[in-house]
Amino acid sequence: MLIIGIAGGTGCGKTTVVNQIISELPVDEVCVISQDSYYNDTSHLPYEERVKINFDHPQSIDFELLISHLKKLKKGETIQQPVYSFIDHNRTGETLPTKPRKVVIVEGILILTNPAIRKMFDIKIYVHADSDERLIRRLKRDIAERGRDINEVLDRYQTTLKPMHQQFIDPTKEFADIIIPNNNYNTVAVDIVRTIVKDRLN
Ligand code: UZR
Ligand code: MG
Repeated sequence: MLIIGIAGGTGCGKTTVVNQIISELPVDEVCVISQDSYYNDTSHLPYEERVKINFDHPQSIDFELLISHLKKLKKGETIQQPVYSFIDHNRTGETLPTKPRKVVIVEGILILTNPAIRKMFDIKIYVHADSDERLIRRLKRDIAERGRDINEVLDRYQTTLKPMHQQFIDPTKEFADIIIPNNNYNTVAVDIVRTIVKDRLN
């Protein structure tokens, strides 16, 4: 089993890179695990408290569960991935059965901040895009897909996303084996990663 970790700030294009990497792999050989599924269970908190959580801080992630799931996959066991709701800011209570595959991709802004999970990755990738580029993408996405307005997104960016990025996310570039420059669609870098994956699979 090959476990690949893909990190990078919000709006850097992680999802796009993941989709490009897996696009030519047979569906039964790969699975993707998103850090979003592993936000802490906040069922004990009322909604008003949950919205105030700093979702860009490493402490908001249930790394213990994520690591135990990766270990299970490695042993060939199927895991129950929690399903997360961005509307309720909590786990829905449903789970997604996820089978072990030859290639397991774990993606998320904070996944390289945790030393124990870093050790489990065979390949560590950091996707880089300039902060103005990321802000533009985040702004468009939150307005189009998450029903936020422009001021809300900009305030959150200034007060939380930017400082958390500088303190926790950007420094994890240091742990990456590969840094993908992603201000524009980077097909060459993705081809290189694909080649490495194919090579390791044979
Ligand atoms: P990506 N996030 C939410 O907006 N709501 C939640 O309930 C949980 C997470 C956001 C989080 C982070 N920040 O910046 C982003 N906020 O998801 C990470 N606010 O996802 O890498 O796809 O941008
Ligand atoms: Mg994403």
